[in-house]
Amino acid sequence: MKTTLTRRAILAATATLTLALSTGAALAQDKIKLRLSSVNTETDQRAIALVEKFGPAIAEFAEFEPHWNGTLFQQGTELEAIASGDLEMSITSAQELATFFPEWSIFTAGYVLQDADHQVRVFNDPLMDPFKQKVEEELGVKLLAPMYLGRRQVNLRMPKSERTVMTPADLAGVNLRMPGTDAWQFLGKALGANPTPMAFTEVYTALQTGAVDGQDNPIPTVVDSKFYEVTSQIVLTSHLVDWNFIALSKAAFDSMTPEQQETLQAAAWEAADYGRANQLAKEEELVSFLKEQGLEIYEPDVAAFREHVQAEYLASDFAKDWPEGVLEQVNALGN
Ligand code: KDO
Repeated sequence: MKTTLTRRAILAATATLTLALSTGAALAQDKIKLRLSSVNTETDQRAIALVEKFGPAIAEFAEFEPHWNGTLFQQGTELEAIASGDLEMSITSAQELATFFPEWSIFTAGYVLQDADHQVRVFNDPLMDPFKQKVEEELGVKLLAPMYLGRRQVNLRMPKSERTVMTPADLAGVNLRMPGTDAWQFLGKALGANPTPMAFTEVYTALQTGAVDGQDNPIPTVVDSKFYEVTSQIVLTSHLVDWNFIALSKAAFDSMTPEQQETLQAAAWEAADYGRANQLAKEEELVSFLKEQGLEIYEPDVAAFREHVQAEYLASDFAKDWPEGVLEQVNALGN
């Protein structure tokens, strides 16, 4: 569902007005409050990085107030909440941005971004300027820094003996939970599965009851959200090097002094870099933990998955929204 431009403009204008009023009051007291809403757990490396690095670094002039596990806003509603002035921050994704701006779907395609460093090089490349500018101007959201969520793997309830997955054909008929946006549903289909849209906070129960056959997330998430308690295998497809962004209300950013903006921007990068390093370490060290919990973890025919997924995207309507030459520029920034 694409949000119309007029609605976006109204949302952004409302945010500016709301924040001007609240900031006026806030300045009268002292600190601007930065509420962040996200559906991940507080043990997630992105949460730890923001609490340990971002919050303290801006504490002189801003109060960082994180809300985890979707307790403030449901998954996928955060950007609109920021645009309407009801929230200041979120950890957003290309998939969420693509619901407002279709060109972002290029970064939701499987097997495009290659690894964490590739994500950083792309985020810092001038090719991203038009993408970021449109989000700022039309949604009133500023993307501060890239967060590394990790390599998404296929995580199934049924044991490997019942369903061994080597190629996309082996996922035929598997009811795979994917997040709710069109881009995520397409990725589930491109993997060969039958995607079911579902909010992140409902996934554990759906796996436990058998409402779905599996889900896809990076290995650290399988541990943080305890999906390993209700699944039996992880197929190392690495089908998406998942890219998140620390998102901030542009109105909140604009209400700060240049020095405060500089401090906040540096704090966002410090948190993003810290979280990325820790998440990369977790992706390695948690494999043995999951095997100790009894999960079977194995490599499929990744080349077969990559070829099938890329062919699906290139033949899809999504590819029509990709600005000319951007995919080549992104690939050129790879290894
Ligand atoms: C998910 O819902 O599977 C997902 O991994 C999608 C991501 O874009 C991101 O929203 C993530 O959930 C949350 O941050 C929870 O880890």
